[in-house]
Amino acid sequence: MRRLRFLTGGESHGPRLTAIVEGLPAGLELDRTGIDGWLKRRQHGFGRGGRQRIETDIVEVTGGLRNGRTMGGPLVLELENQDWKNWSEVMDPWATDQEQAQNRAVTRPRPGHADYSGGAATDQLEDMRNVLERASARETGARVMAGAVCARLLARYGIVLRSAVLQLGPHVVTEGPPTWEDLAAVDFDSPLVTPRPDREEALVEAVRAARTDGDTMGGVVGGVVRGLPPGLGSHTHWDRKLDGLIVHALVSIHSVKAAAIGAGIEVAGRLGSQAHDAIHVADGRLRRDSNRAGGLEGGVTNGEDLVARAYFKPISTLRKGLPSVDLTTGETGATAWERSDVTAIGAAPVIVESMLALVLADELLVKLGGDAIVDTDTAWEALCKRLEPWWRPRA
Ligand code: EPS
Repeated sequence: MRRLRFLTGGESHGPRLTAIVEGLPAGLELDRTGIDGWLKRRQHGFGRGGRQRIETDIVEVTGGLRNGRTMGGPLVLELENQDWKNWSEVMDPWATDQEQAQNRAVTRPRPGHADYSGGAATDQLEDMRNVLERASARETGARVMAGAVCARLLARYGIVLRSAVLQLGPHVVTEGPPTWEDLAAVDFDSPLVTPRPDREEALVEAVRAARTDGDTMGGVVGGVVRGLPPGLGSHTHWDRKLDGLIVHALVSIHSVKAAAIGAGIEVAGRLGSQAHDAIHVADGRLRRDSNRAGGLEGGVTNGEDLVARAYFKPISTLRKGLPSVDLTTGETGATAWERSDVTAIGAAPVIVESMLALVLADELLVKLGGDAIVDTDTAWEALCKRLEPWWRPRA
């Protein structure tokens, strides 16, 4: 990220999570209920574990905001972990008691989690608790607070996002890359947040069956962004190509092992004549009949809807355990389980939207600049004028 800087801090069972967003123009109006609405979406989804009954995520702003407008300094967003009161001794930042430190030690790494790899990285293999505390997907709460703020900036210029679960485990709800229209019917309160709430009963049953078996499930989430002007990103440098930045942001989400832009997966097996999006003119504007490119050509937005998919592996904490080794004794045995989500896929759409919003808000500000939002607005007007007649913002 070049114009916005974004950092999260905090542990899953520590006192709180923090997100710091730096680089927003001063004077941007924010809306607390909007951020809390995104946080609520992240706590949702059939198949979540006991933790979500403990937590009620609500944003607290401790810097960078006054009278509902950004002040120009770092925006500091915080979130309390209600579970902290159950962990305050184990997670005490200052206690030196050895016995207390050994309490809740994690000695058998879970296959698929960061336990072993992170422990090897930080020399914490005799107790991997510190690794899992930070690697926990609870961190996505901080991302969502920041993402909601970035979505607010994008919305100021008519750029809007939609997302949904397209697949749960092997159960496909929407084939291929989604369109904006596909995602219109998503009900954020439906159990699994798919574009077909009427078909979710079978999915709920699949989650119940996995729960009974002590197993877990992943899935596929799609996101679509409408209203982006052509020309965000860069065709000139590998590390500025927007497709790369988006895939990076999506794969950085916990459990995501692959990400695709548009019909990127499908077109690999097609002839060129079936892979691209013919250009024509209608009402004086450039139009396409298809959007296989997913709104990006050469690493730059082309004015069409930006379409991305993120592929989530099943959660790596299984009630029935997975084979592993106790690193303190060398004994083989199944991984431990206290509680876990069977699937967190219902929470994933808003996390995907957050990562898209973060990357796109950064790119938009790289393009427009502005220490004050009025200057960003002026640059936006100038950009829209320059892009005429081939592209115009949506009314
Ligand atoms: C997570 C393990 C579980 C999840 C957590 C992510 O937490 P716990 O061990 O406290 O039951 O509930 O996700 C959240 C707390 C959240 O708010 O999303 C993990 O290991 O990644």
